[in-house]
Amino acid sequence: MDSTKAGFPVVSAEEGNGVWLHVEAEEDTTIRPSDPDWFQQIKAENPELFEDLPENSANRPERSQAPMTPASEKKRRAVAIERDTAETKIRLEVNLDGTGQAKLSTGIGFFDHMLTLLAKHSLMDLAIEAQGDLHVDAHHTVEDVGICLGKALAQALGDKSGIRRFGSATIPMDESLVTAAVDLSGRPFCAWRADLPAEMLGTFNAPLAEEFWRAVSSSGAFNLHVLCHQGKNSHHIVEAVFKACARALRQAVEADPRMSGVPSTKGVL
Ligand SMILES: [Mn+2]
Repeated sequence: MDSTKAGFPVVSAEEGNGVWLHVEAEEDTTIRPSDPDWFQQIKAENPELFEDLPENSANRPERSQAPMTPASEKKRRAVAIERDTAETKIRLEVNLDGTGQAKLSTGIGFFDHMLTLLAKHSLMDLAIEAQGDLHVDAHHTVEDVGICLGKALAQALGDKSGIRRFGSATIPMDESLVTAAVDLSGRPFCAWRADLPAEMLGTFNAPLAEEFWRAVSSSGAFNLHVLCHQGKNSHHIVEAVFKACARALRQAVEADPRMSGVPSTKGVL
């Protein structure tokens, strides 16, 4: 699901190493146009928004979509998102067809550790700059990065044609064992069965792992089940959760060469 296609009007366009579109949503949202057809349609419908932009930048949205990997694929699945609120300022880029590179600065050491694992094991490229109200605690920053990641995933997936849609992984981390299962269904649902004691892992309170994944699946509009079969050490459990979610997502977003069109009998996801 693309938030802009879901009916939020585009209110302005600006140049910033490529085109950014500002959309009127429930929050202040600025996006990179990821779908060239949709971008052309927006330009045709709102020519006045693009009058002041350099001709070449407005015509080449793809230039801005791939800051981390070369533009070699036909249909790029890479998106950048910016989100500003009174609590956090976040800039996030994701490339679904990356190599697992991560460029992170969230100000929360353990969270950066988890996001690095997420990139590595999902093979997505992830660049995140977050400035949050860490003087309060890490909660807003973790949750808002989750919201941005979910939005970016949904937008990068586009209409989801030709992908596997489902993914699952059971991952051990020493004494801990965690299963994550994903359905990129277009419906947000997070079923969480992993009890985490309120223990500080650096400045990251362990139960924030649930807040993060709830935010990702909810704003990414996908179905996520997380189940911890056994585990004692919070660091290990959370790490197994991130690795399992990474592996499950990797599978779900991957191309299925035998699937033509959208993998749903409804025809739409
Ligand atoms: Mn670790």
